[in-house]
Amino acid sequence: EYGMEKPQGYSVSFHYNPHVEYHHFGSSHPMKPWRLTLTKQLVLAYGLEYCMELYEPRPATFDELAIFHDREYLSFLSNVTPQNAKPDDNAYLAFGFGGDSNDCPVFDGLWNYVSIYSGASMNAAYNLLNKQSDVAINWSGGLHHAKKNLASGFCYINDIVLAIQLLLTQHQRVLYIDIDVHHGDGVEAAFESTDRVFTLSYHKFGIDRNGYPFFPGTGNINEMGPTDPANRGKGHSLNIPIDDGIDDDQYKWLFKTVTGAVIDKYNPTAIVLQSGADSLGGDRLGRFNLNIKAHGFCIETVKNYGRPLLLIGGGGYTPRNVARTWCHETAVCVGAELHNNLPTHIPYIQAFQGAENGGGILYPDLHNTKRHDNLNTDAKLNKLVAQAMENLRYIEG
Ligand code: TV1
Ligand code: CA
Ligand code: ZN
Repeated sequence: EYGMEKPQGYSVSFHYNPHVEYHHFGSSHPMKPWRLTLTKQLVLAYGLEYCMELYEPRPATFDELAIFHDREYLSFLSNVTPQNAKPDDNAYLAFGFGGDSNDCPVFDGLWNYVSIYSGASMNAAYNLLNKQSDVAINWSGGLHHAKKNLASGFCYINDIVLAIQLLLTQHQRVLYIDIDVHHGDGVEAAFESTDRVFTLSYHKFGIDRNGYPFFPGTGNINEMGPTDPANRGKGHSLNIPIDDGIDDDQYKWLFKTVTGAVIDKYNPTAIVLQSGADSLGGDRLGRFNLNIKAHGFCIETVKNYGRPLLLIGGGGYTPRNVARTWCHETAVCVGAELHNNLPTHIPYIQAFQGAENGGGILYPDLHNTKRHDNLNTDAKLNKLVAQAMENLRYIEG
């Protein structure tokens, strides 16, 4: 009926539960949920809330998380506290907590934190399924390393896997794209035995001077999922290993060429895009040299294919630039252009001011913060793309 139709053009929904902000991994830990406060402040300062539907999703329940995760793992996760944790306990280490790196610490409110970010990704997926929006955004999600019974790399619950499982109830083929600087290993592993999800990750790959591989150490170009031809998932993963210091033009070309080929060949009916902001120049953990608009180019490229799109966060360890990037990408989704001078009346404006914090503008040149020489030659990238195209021949049928 005419009156029931939604307005023309793209509709965007923003799924955010502010209680996620009040959790802390520990003072020296690089993952700072507080970056989401900064992101929200920028989004509101530019008035982007008037260009989309806002949702405040409830936390996911134990049973909802059990769609993917093992119940024994969830029982442990829901009961462990800093007070009752026994770091020498077998279960504690076996489930990925603590350890030498302390990547996944047990902190106050851990269960609340994981239920909140997961609830938001699931709520966003339902919104796409109900056709309430064309693009659904959850900047608090994107925790791509978590396995069904293992916490890994700052990730405890894999909200991406849960959201994709919901999309699979109506979509025959879902494409997962991951531009976080780390390999999206948890999502790839979860769907390795199905041809109904194709996973594509761009990431830093290689061994450092100190002899350690860049985390998590997987995702070389020849890793395409299972090798057994009887396995339906064979050939349904594509990994793009990249070296330190890649620049805007190289990354944009690589992303457009490879992603375009995957979408043309796989023809997904829904897309999930993990937009980890640790691929920016000047990130505390990352190695790439991207500017905000080059990162946003990836979101715009995917959005322009016009398929239902779930856009989620991920890594990002220089909070002021994470906020700038996700604010810019929210604007890209609603089709707004933002002025470069940041509104000055916003809370936490000091976080963006001063030469070392980006000089009070939205789009500082992050090449200025360059810490890694560009080891990617155009010849190497051409060879990488050729190999990627060769890998894709498997799904041409
Ligand atoms: C506590 C306190 C933990 C300070 C962890 C950096 C810390 C890191 C810390 C850190 C750190 C990693 C490894 C080594 C595996 C270990 C959200 C052999 C200054 C999606 C996860 C990276 C990235 C994990 C997550 C990595 C994401 N790097 N300070 N830990 N062991 N872990 O290398 O993809 O962005 O660094
Ligand atoms: Ca990645
Ligand atoms: Zn990352």
